[in-house]
Amino acid sequence: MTPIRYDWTRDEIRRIYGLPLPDLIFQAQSVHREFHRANEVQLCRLLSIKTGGCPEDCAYCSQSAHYKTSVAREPLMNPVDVLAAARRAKDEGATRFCMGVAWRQVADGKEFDSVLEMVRAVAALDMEVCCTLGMLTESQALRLKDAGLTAYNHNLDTSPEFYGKIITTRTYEDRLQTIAHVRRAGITVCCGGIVGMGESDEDRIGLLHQLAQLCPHPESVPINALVPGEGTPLENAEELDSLVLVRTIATARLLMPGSRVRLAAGRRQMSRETEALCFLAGANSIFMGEKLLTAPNPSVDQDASMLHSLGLKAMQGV
Ligand code: SAM
Ligand code: DTB
Ligand code: SF4
Repeated sequence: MTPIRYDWTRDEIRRIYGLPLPDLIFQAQSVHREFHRANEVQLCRLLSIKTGGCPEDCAYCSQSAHYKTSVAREPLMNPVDVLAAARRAKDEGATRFCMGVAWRQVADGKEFDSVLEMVRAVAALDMEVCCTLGMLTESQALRLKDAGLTAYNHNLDTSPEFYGKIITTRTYEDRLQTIAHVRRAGITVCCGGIVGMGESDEDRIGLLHQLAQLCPHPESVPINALVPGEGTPLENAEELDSLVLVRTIATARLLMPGSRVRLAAGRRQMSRETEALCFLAGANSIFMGEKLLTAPNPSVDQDASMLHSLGLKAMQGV
């Protein structure tokens, strides 16, 4: 049985990340089979319940108020509409529903109460329910837990060294603190990052090192491929080498054997063969449906046909 470790060194991670690809994929796939059902993929559905106008300056994000993008600012959605979207997602086979808001941090008051109501309603559908609301205090995390929240998404995005090139309105330390609040409230942690922002191999290794030091490991590790948004500072970022994504996923799988590794944003531009390599490397979840938060994603039918062609099945139940 492969032990779960929290003391990986950067050198070890660098060595894994740089293995010949056949060795890397073989090792990742072996560990994957020890901890997971290799032919199953969890389908998750995202919904942006409060879009645009965000005070943070994340260089990859079309919801930041700092950049002139095509994403308009919208008010918080109504709980009835959110519940209807979650029901639809469940009917389409999703077992996890994730609500995103473009806030820097949660403020107590009417809007947070409304989010708590949405969490209660989605939890009653027997789906995993996840939120990503920005920074959070421990007492807010406890209220979310009480409402039935299963998971909280808060990404570290990249290495501590590269972070300041991407975001200046908050620090790495702020992120780690919210993650600790979530953990202390007994909510599972969803934490990952983005590749394709112009970071180096060393930055991807640094991100994976940070994630693998969290104890326990994040139960969910989304690996996003940048979706370059028009008007954002990264709109002309150099196109990602898909094997970099595959290496990042395989390394995440080897460092965090028990976690769900999610092939998150950016699949619309990917070939079926790249996706297949990501699944071989240990990814076992995707976001389904024509839209992520604001960016387009393959349709339900396209994904059904992609999964069918690979002989993969949607994970059932929660
Ligand atoms: N405002 C909250 C926050 O940042 O924590 C939640 C929403 S935010 C959109 C959730 C995550 O989506 C980000 O941390 C980032 O990793 C990812 N993301 C955002 N825009 C992206 C893009 N254009 N391409 C790929 N990933 C993106
Ligand atoms: C995550 O790591 N990726 C999802 C989810 N967590 C919230 C969000 C992807 C957003 C992609 C860009 C967009 O739709 O605006
Ligand atoms: Fe705001 Fe989140 Fe977008 Fe950053 S990623 S600008 S915090 S919505």
